[in-house]
Amino acid sequence: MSGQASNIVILTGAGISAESGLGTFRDAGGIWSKFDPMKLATPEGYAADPDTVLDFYSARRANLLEARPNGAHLALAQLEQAWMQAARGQFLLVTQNIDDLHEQAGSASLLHMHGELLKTRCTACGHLFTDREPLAVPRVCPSCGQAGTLRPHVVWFGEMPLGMDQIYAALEQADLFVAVGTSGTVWPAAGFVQEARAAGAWTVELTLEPGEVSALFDERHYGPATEVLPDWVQRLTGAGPAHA
Ligand code: BV8
Repeated sequence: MSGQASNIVILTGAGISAESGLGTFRDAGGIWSKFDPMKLATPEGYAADPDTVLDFYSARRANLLEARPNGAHLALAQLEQAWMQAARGQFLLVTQNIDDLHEQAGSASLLHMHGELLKTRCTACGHLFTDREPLAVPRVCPSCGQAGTLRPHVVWFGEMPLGMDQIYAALEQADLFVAVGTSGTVWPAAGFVQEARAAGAWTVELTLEPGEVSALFDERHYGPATEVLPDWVQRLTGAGPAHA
């Protein structure tokens, strides 16, 4: 089925960046096993203790500056180029990740639904800018000059994810939906497979182990993303059926 697909939507999660050295959230030893997401990834947590929240994101920002894309990120960038060159149809890569490894790998049709770690936003004037520096409460906004108003441009729990209209519009047109390296725990992203199925799309899960919505996928391949994703892309774009 997916061999004839024309409109493709891909959703990635923390698992695609695991082999680049960036932590996942819910695997053994994951980020949320060391840090409390309710204290560090909510507007309430930021309001209650901005220093601790900004230190948490500053540490992840510094870690990200050392990270490089892996073979899975590159495979998705190559798939996008092949799709565009063949004019096969629409291509949208939606990521839950706040790293910039998809950009580094060359992906262009990319939507960060949970924001971007290398961007900072001013809560006073809304100024949004690329920022590789540590975040700290005394830093002043380069636009309005106020201090204590800068936060990471990431979507916290309880906040509206970004680009939802564009995502749902793409899912309605999708013939193929592929989820890579996500546990299917966080909503509304976890519900995208249901939207794709309702649109009649073939759905594929590529991850290390079954997630919370795995039963909803037509096709599943388990293993490290740097192995299962290039293999699946080759079968989709090269010789041979895209699914066994
Ligand atoms: C919202 C940014 C209102 C910050 C993050 C029902 C409907 C709507 C909302 C909810 C709902 N039920 C509950 C909610 C509330 C909440 C939610 O989902 N809670 C969960 C925990 C129950 N959702 C929200 O608050 C969202 N906002 O709902 O607004 C609304 C309602 C409807 C419609 C619109 C709006 C906002 C959620 C965003 C929170 N921000 N991150 C930061 O990063 O610090 S969440 C965080 O989790 C990351 O973004 C992460 O990407 C994301 C999802 O996790 P995964 O990417 O899946 O990572 P995880 O560790 O869980 O899994 C890793 C996977 O990789 C595993 O499967 C593993 O097997 C695999 N893996 C590991 N190694 C490899 C690998 N795979 C391949 N290769 C490997 N080597």
